[in-house]
Amino acid sequence: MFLEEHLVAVPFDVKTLVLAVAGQSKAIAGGFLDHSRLAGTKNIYGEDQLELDKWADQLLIDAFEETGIVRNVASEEQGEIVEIVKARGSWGITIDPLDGVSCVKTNLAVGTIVGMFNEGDVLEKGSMMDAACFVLYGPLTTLVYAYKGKGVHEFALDKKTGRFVLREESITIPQGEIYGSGGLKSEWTDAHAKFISELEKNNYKLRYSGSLTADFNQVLHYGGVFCYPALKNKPEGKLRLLFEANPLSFIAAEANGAGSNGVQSILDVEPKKISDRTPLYLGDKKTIALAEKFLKQ
Ligand code: AFP
Repeated sequence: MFLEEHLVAVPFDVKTLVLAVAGQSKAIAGGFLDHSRLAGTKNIYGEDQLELDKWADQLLIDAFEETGIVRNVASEEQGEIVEIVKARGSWGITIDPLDGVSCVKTNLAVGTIVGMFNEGDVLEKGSMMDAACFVLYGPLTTLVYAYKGKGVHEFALDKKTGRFVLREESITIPQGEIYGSGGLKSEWTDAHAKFISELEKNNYKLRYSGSLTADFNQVLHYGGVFCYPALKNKPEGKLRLLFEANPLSFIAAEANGAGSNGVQSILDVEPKKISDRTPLYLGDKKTIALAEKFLKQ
């Protein structure tokens, strides 16, 4: 089954938005060779931008504008929310156009992450999100989408035809024994270090690539946990609430898993500004409950 056929089960707007991402993801997947130089600019977090980051960002913003139903877009690469004045719809979109850019140099999988809110306010809690999707540019280009209450589904791009074909329908995160944790070990809090020791005692195996989309996709299929914790020198952690934590926690929750900041569901966190960061634990329900048990102490 093709992506556009599968999307008949969701509202037409959601179909339009997911297809906009799918369309641009083909261009992004084909642009790695040409656009991998440094752009010579920094994003709002002071990180070097690749040409690819900025190019992918513009492709996606233009595509959302083109749909006519998007009122505003918050992007990890833009300092401010982009307002689309002539929009006839009310959608608010968050985008991380290219997550894991430092992995482009080493040719590891990287991704695009998108969150979708129907009432047009990207500064809402994640629990107000209506749909989310991510694209993973690996050996295959895959697209995973979730619409509230309608499951999580994965498609793979068939490069011969340029169409996304169903790879796995109604994904549920199994209970698994894989873990990955970001952050310098010497900066981990005692609670986080104890949680990781507990996982190791229970034969969880370390697997961490440094690219959130790839690491999350592994957890989505195999269970376990991906974490980027609060650090002693950075209590808010590294990852971005709006662009990374919220959409992936929405997808995890729709796949019967969970996303937490260690003490509460990510989806219940009220954002204060678009650049908010958060500690993040994403994975199967049992492992996330264990994380919270250690982190709440
Ligand atoms: P880059 O986009 O700078 O490569 O950062 C990627 C990322 O935001 C996320 O995709 C990873 O999970 C995390 O940072 C990796 O951070 P560390 O390099 O500190 O492990």
